[in-house]
Amino acid sequence: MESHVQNRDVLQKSFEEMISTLPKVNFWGLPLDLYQYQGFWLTLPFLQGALSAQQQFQAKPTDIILCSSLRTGTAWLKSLTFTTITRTSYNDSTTPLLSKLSHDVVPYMEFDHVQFSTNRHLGSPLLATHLPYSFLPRSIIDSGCKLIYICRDPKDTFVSFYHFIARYSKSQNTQIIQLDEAFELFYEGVSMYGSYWDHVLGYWKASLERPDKLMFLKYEDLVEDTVLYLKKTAEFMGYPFSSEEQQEGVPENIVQMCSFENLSGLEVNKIGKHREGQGNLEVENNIFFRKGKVGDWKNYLTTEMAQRLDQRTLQKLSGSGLSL
Ligand code: PAP
Repeated sequence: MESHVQNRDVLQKSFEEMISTLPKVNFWGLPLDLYQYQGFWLTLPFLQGALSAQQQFQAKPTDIILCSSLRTGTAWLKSLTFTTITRTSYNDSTTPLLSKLSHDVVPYMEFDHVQFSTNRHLGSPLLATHLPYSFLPRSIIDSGCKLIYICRDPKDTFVSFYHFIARYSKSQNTQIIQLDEAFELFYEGVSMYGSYWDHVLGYWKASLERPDKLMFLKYEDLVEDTVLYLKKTAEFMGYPFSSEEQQEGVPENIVQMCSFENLSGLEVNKIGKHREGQGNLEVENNIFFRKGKVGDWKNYLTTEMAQRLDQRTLQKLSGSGLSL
C-alpha cells in the first residue's frame, strides 16, 4: 500500500515537473489555463487524463470508441449509438436516456473511466474520447477496436463552443470573454483540444488508412439524413438493423428518441447536473443543449469572420481530400 502511494507521489511529481515546462495560456477568460502538449492545447485535468489513459487504458477488440473534438455532435452520437446497441435490452420507456444525460451513458475513456473508474460497460461496448488521434493509447490501435469520429463545420463548432463557455462562465460568476476575442484564439488553434483543424485532420487521415476501423462522420450529414447515417453507423458497429426491424421503423424510432427536441425536453436534461459534486467540472445538463442547427454561425459571425474561418479551413485541409 505504502509503495503504491509512493509510486503515485513520484508520478504526480514528474507530471508537475513536466507541465512546468509546457507553454501555457489562460483559457478564454475562465479561471483555468490551457497547456500545449504535443501540439494540442488541454486543461490540466484532461492532460492528466490523457497521460493516464496512455499508460493504463487497455482496449478490447469489441470496444467502440466515439471520438470528437468539442461541440461537434458528440452527445447526439452517443445517444444514437447507445440506443442502437442496447435496443434489445431497453425500449422507449426503459432507456437510461430518460434519466441520464447522453454524456453519462457513455463514459469518457480518459476521464470518467481512467480517473474515476466509471464502469466502462453500462450495458454497451461504447466509450468516448476527445483525445487527438495522435494521443490515443497504443492499445486502441493494436486491439483493432472500432472508432467513430464526428466533426462539424468549424464556424458552427466555434459558435457552439463560444456559447458553451459563455454559459459556463455565467454559471461560475466569471467574466464572459468577448466573441471576437474568443474567435481570434480559436482561429489560432488556442481552444480546448485545439487546433480544431489538426484534431479533425488526424482522424481524417487515419480513416483513409483504416476505413474498416474508423468511420468518419459529419454533423451536417447526420442532420440532413439522420436515418441513413444511423443505419450506416449501426452496420459499421456490427449491430445492423434487420429488414424486419427496418420494416417496423426501428431506425426512425431511435432517431426520434434521440432528437434534439425530444432529449432537450426531458426533465433530466432540463434540471439535472453533469459531474455533480466534482467542483468546477460540474455543469448543468441544459448547457449541453442549445439549438442543434446547421448554419447558426450566420447569427453571430460577421461576413469577414466567416470568410477568415473558411480560408483557414481551406488552407488547413488543403490536399487532404476533406472539405468542411
Ligand atoms: P460536448 O460533447 O462538447 O458537450 P457536443 O455534444 O459534441 O458537445 O455538441 C454539442 C452540439 O450538439 C450543440 O450544438 P449547438 O450549440 O450548435 O446547438 C448541441 O445543441 C447539439 N446537440 C445536442 N444534442 C443534440 C441532438 N440530440 N441532436 C442534434 N444536435 C444536438
